[in-house]
Amino acid sequence: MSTQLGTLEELPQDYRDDMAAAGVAPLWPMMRNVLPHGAPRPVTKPGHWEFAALRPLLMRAGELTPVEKAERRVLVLSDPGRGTGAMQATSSIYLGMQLLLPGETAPAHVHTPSAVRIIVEGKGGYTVVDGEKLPMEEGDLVLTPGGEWHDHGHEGTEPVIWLDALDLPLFVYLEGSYAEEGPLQAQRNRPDASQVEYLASGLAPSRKHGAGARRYPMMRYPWTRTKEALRELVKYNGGDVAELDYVNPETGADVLPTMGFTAMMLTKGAKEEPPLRSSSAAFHVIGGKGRTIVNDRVIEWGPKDTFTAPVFAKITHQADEDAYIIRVHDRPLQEKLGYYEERSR
Ligand code: 1HN
Repeated sequence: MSTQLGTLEELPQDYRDDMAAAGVAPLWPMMRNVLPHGAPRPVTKPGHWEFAALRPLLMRAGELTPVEKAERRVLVLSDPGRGTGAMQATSSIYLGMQLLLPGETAPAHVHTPSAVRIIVEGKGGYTVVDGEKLPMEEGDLVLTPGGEWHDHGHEGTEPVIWLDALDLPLFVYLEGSYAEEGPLQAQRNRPDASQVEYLASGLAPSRKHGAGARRYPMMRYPWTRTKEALRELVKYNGGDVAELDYVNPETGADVLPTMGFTAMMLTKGAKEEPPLRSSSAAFHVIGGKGRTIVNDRVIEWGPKDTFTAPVFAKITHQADEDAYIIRVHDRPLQEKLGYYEERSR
C-alpha cells in the first residue's frame, strides 16, 4: 500500500524554524527519496566514451602536463547523470583513461581504494605492485589492490594508454580514501605470478613448501589467455555468448573485495539480454563492433570504447562481428552487503 506522505510545506512555519534551529528535520517528507518503492531510482545515466574522442585529448594532456605535475595523467570519465568532473562513472565505480609516455614513470604510492587497469593501447608499459613487475599488454587486467604499493613505468617507444577502474567512490563516501607516497620500488628479477606460479588454470604452487598463499596471489590476467578461453568455451558450449569471471586462483573468489570483472565474448550476430541486476556496470570493448541498448539509450560501440549502465538497467547487447568486452561491476560489494539481486526482464 502506498499512502501519500505529508509534505514539509503543510507544516507551520514556526515549527519548521524551531526544528531547523534544533538541527532536526521531519523524516516523512524525505522518506520516499531514500526509500522509493519497488526498485532504486539511480542518479547514474548510461555513458559512452568513444576512444577516438578520448585519444587526442589524452595526447594533448601529454603535451600540456608533464607527468611530474600530474602524478597520474588521467582523464576522468564522469557519469552523465552527475555531470562533468564527477569522480564516478556509476554509483560505485570510478573510471579514468591514463597516458604514460615512453621513458616516463608514475611515482609509487599506496592507497585505501583498489584499482584495476585494463590495457588499451601500446607496448612496453608496466606496473610494479609490491615489487612484482607486471607487463602491460593490450587487454590485460592488472590489479593494484588497496594497501599494495604500486608505480608505473614505460620501456617502450610509443604512448601507453590504459583504463583505470577503482572503487574510489565507495571509499570517498566512507571518508576512508587516502594515499601515501614513497620511492619507486625495487623490482624482483622474476616474471610475474601469471607466468610462473599460476601459468595454468587449475594448478597452484604446492603447499609443501609452506609459503602460504598471498592475499592477491596473481595480479595480472593476460588477455591472450582470456581470449583463448572464451573462444574455446563458445566453440564447445554452443550458443553465441561466453562469459568468464576473473577469480583469485587460490580461493576462487572475485579478484577484489568490492569490484568484479567478467570477460564476455559475443559471436557475430549474437544478441544477449542479461537479467536486470542490482549491480552497476562499466563495459570496456577489447575488440569487435556492435551496439548495446541500456534502458532507452542506444550505444554504438567499437574497439577500445567504454560505456556504462546504472543499477537494474535493461541491457541488450548485439554484436555485428565477434566481440570481446570486459564488464566491471560491483556485485562482490553487494553480495558482501547481502543484497545482490537479479530480476527477470
Ligand atoms: C591511482 O592510484 C591511479 O595508480 C590512477 O595509476 C588513478 C585515481 C584516483 C585515485 C588513485 C594509479 C587514480 C588513482
